[in-house]
Amino acid sequence: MKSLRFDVLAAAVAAVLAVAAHAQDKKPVTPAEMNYQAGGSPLANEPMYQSTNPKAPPMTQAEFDRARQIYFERCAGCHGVLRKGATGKPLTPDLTLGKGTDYLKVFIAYGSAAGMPNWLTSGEMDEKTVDLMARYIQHDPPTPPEFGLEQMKATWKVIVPPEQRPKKKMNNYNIDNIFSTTLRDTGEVALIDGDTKKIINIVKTGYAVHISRLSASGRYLYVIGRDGKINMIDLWMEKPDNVAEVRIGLEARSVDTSKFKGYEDKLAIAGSYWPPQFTIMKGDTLEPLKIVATRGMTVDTQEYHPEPRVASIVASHYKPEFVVNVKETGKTLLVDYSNIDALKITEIGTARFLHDGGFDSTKRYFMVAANQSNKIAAVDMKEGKLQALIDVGKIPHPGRGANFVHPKYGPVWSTGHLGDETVSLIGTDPVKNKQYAFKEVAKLKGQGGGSLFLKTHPKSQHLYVDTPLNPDPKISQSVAVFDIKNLDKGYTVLPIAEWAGLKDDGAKRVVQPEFNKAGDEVWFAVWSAKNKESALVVVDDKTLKLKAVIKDPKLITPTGHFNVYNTQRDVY
Ligand code: DHE
Repeated sequence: MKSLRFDVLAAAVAAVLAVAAHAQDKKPVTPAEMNYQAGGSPLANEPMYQSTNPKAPPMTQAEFDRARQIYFERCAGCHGVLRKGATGKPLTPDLTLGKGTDYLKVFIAYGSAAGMPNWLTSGEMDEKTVDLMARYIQHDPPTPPEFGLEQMKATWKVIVPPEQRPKKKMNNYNIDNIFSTTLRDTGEVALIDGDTKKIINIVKTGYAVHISRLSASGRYLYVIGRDGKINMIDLWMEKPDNVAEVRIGLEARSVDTSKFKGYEDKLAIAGSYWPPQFTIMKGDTLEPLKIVATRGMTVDTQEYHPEPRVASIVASHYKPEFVVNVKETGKTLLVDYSNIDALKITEIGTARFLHDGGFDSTKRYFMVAANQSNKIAAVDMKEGKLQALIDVGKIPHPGRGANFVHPKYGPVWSTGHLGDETVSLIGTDPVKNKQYAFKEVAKLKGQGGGSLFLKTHPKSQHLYVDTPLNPDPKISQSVAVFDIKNLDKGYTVLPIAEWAGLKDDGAKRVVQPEFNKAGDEVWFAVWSAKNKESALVVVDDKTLKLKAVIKDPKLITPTGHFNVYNTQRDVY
């Protein structure tokens, strides 16, 4: 009887949703997009207190634990750890209890026009799991533990103390041209010699390792895992390897180091998703020094948010400042690190929900994507203020963006989009090209939505745009290349995955263009599933022809790759 009622209600609501989706012309979330936003959270394994809300439908301890696990694996990325909402709607009991189990089941099963995935009809969940989740979200959200100095210190290891490290470079590698490649699913990075294309070392890092950044001198490489573990690799060692590690939280995405003159290699910083905070550390040992919470009020409605996650972090070249972007509150913090005992923070209201970004070519302006607001915020590093909020396409996702000189508009910074096929060009020169500065001056039409990263180089005439999350394999397995001098001509498609010549079928997503130091070749990861062959493909930038394919059984799930020289100096 219950199941029948659910079916009838489901059909009715699904019909309404379908009409609404059509009316709003919103595409359903693709599985790739869903997996991107809702990538598993390491919090799934943390012990948490189970609340028993008497008004919520009953659950056994075993059911609650199973639902909590699923929630952190599939839902927390969009709805938040405490279910206060982020890119997904809030799911706190004050809202869910009134809706009731049957209503919630329909949304979980069939999704919504606003982007909620259709978990049942996509085959990701069965009816029992849908029912379990509908009951779970009516209970109070369990809170993961905090992570303060004591917990950090307990994880802190100096593997090779600074005094025992080499006094000079002990290897013959051209360090400037080393690439650090994320091996996502094995929790490792591959250090690859950009000159010989040979693997130098595979270094164990945190869980679902995410990004690499360089110290100002280029000697130390910092890698952060999604579990908040930072590894510090010394590139001067005969075989570059870990010299220190620490966990700065239970879940994290970003790390960087002090770059201002006089502070080179002195400090490191990392932001965490949980607990919502950032941590400043000693640059040569990763000793945690100062933890700052990001909990606070949102930029627009000025409501308290209990879990504003730290998204991208960069180090200013203008002042001794870190730029910390807080996702849910929509605030960009300029953290003056010249005296961390009397920390000065300039809080700039930008827009929700901040994600990734990079500098313009002069490094005076930091351009950050507020991806659910469809805006780019330009922050002036010199004046410490918001320069402009610029409307762009749907869900901008620049990585660090790409800078080049447009034949008509002068210097521009560009971003691709997850939600549409456009590439937005934004003028960044308020002196000689004032009329174009901080405006979207042009939109290029790329291959399709699902773009994550784009890249060029001061020596290149090409702009490369990836589309790894596009549902069409032809598009996700290739890149579009624009000729910067002839942008009206459209783009050329490079079949990168095909060039890789991989033996297995599967996703083979082509992700993140990255130049070598000389700016004459560009590297791409061909990202296959964990049990399938992956590769790195190197393209000659002048001829747009295949230059090399790097394959090795140890190159498992390569995604991001970071050239030492370009990352150290913010060349993109
Ligand atoms: Fe990333 C950068 C967060 C999924 C590859 N990613 C970033 C940054 C943030 C972020 C906040 C900016 C860091 C900085 O500059 O300090 N990423 C998230 C997520 O929250 C998200 C959506 C879901 C998740 O569960 O983590 C997510 N990211 C992914 C992926 O699935 C990607 C494609 C593959 C992977 O390795 O996990 C991925 N993210 C990257 C890369 C960068 C990045 C390669 C750095 C780009 C650059 O050019 O600097």
